[in-house]
Amino acid sequence: MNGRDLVRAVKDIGTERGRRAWRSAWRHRRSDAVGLPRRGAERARVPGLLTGTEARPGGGVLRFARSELVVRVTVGGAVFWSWDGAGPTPSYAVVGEGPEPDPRAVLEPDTGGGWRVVSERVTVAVSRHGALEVRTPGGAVLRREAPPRWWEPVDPRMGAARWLQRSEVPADARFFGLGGRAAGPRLRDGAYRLWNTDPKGGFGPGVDPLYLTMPVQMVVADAGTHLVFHDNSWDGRVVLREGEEGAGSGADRPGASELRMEGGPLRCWVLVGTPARVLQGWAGLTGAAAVPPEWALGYQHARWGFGSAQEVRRVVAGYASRGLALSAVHLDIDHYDGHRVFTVDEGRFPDLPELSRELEELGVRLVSIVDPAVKAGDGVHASGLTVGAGGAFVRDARGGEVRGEVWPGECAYPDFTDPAVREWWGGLYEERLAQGFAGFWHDMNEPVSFAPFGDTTLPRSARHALDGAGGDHREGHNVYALGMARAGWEGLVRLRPAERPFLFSRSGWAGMQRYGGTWSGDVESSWEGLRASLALVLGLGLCGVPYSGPDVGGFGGSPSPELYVRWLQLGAYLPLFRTHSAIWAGRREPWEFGPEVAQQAAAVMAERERLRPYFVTLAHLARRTGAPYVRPVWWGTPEERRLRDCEDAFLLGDALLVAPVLECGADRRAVRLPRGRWYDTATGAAYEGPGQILLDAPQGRIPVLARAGAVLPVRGASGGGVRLEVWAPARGRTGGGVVIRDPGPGFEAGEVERYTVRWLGDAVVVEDEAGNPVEGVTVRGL
Ligand code: MIG
Repeated sequence: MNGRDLVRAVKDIGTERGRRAWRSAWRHRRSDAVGLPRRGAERARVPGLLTGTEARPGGGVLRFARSELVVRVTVGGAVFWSWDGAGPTPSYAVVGEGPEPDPRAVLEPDTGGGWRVVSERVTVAVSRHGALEVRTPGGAVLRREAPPRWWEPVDPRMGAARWLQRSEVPADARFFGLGGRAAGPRLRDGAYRLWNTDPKGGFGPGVDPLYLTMPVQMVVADAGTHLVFHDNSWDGRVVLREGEEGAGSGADRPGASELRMEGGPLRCWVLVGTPARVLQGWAGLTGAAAVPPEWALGYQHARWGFGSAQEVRRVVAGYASRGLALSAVHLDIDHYDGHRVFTVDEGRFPDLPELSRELEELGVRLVSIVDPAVKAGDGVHASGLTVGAGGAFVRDARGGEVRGEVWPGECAYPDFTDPAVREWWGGLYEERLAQGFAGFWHDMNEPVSFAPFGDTTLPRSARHALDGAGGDHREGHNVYALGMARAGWEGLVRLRPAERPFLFSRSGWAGMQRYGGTWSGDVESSWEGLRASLALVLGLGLCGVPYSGPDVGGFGGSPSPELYVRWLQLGAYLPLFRTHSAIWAGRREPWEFGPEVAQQAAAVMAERERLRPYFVTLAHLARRTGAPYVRPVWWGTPEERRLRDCEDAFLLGDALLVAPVLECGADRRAVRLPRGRWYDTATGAAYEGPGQILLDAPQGRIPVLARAGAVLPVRGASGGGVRLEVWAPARGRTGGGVVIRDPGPGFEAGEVERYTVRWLGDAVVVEDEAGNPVEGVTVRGL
């Protein structure tokens, strides 16, 4: 327990909630004492020597003295390998049965008594001892896996084998991913736990783990980029150590990754290629990203503690009277009756359907928080008890309902790993739709149970259906929120089939993007928090979750006007653009920070509105290609991979390079440019990359650069329609871009419009696919 938790625990002792939390923590400890298998004596095991091989489609099986290894290259180039006979399914991440084996990939002898599987994009070589190498077609080694090591209980009834996998990567490699990490986007030397966790009371860069972890690493080196996914939801720990080029005697020291899992299969997917290709493969494996409704790409305002419908009206009127575009208002747990999910406090919010109609006329949607924990004994609980044979809620090893302590008091937890429970839960959103809510914000789904000591989640011995496999919370924990998201998404699609749901969730796991996005959670109101919030969005995008954003201004404090405006300027270029704050924190409406900030805020909010069609395009591209809206600056060419240490700027799609101000007092900043010509969108000045430039960044704006030749769909000045804004290519060069317009609220894919840009004499012309000139284009950078 750290100091802050201790203070909190002591403060809570005197309250009824505090007493219940103590009791609940004791109960959890006791149920683990009786319900978890004791590990007892363990035996270590390694694969031993290779004894034989057998070719199979896409690769083969390699038999070792004490284990066997399956290697399979699949159509599209993803490599699957596993030990001890684990298959790619069942899996919470992989869609369907996973991709088919690639019939052209064959198992053949390698030098030194080993074997290899050669395919178009990757070669996998296995040594006699069970070490495995992932090589590029040119022979460069991207990853070397040492033979794994298991620790198995001598008595097999004592449960799962723990295992360890050590890997090496090139000396110049950088690690990214592992879900949402405050310390990212580049994951430096250290230990990163795989256990979704509510850090309680706000976090900065030093806090780990956070709400959404996943065993996904993106590794970037000069030799190539790869993504590795250990498909295993158990508690685990990754220790990373970056390599050193020319260390000591001039020899390279490789980078290292060590993964220890507390149980579960040792199976792995590897994707090799450019970042774009790798993420496209990842989306193919784990599912296309949900496209948020168009309105969810506009600015949104949330607050814990609006207090009443009148206060909501007042805030909305505040935006409207200042001409500030507001797309949605989010209601937090204080609009519930007694903090109970799927209820409304009729006293303070007497007519939500009417409020939502009123807001809709102003173009403002209502979004509802949804917490998973259900108050024991209330109506939702009673309804859950009728689900299936044993009710909808997680039980302990002896069959009793597991109870925890959350905002409403003593709660039960739906088991979202049970299909019948997901179906029941999904149906409950009908009540929300009837209240007029258009979108959903899943919270507390790590899941959280308040506790003054021990883990603030369910006991590890708690039982889960695990979609028929059966197991306990050690395996179910990390996929709890993923199941909740699936339940919500599928329920909403059933209830309102003509509209794609808007859903984002604090916790999640690999594959989360199928159902929606996520947000930072309780990022602290500090400059470090601002930096962490960019790290999270970038890191999550590289794990295939493209839609996310921070609490602008930070969750728990009162940002200075300068920090607030810098946060707003960053948030305006991130997919989820939302101000939010705690019930005890300062306000987040832009006019609360004085007239100067109000004006600066108005400018950046107007720019977000103008760019909304571009965000729509990026949302559809994310679904089609797996590319996140927000990309690291090293996204593009192999040469740009040298920028992999650059963490303070990002690309928004192909067209824009955004350089937020992350430091207090700064009024200019250095910007590292990828190759090509870039225009400062504020001044129109052109710069040639690669190189570093220094740009002005007065409090009113941050540097945003446009790539020469880019085509940006923007909103017309009058508010309606989509116009094209084009940035002149360098002389003698061409440009182009893709536009996908909002196809409406349903599931239509939208049409891809392709444009080319070229010089014709002294003019820049834009043509559509048929070669017809496009009228009404704004050309900039001339
Ligand atoms: O224990 O619903 O991260 O956004 O305002 C706190 C109240 C619970 C945590 C979320 C935050 C939300 C708050 N919730």
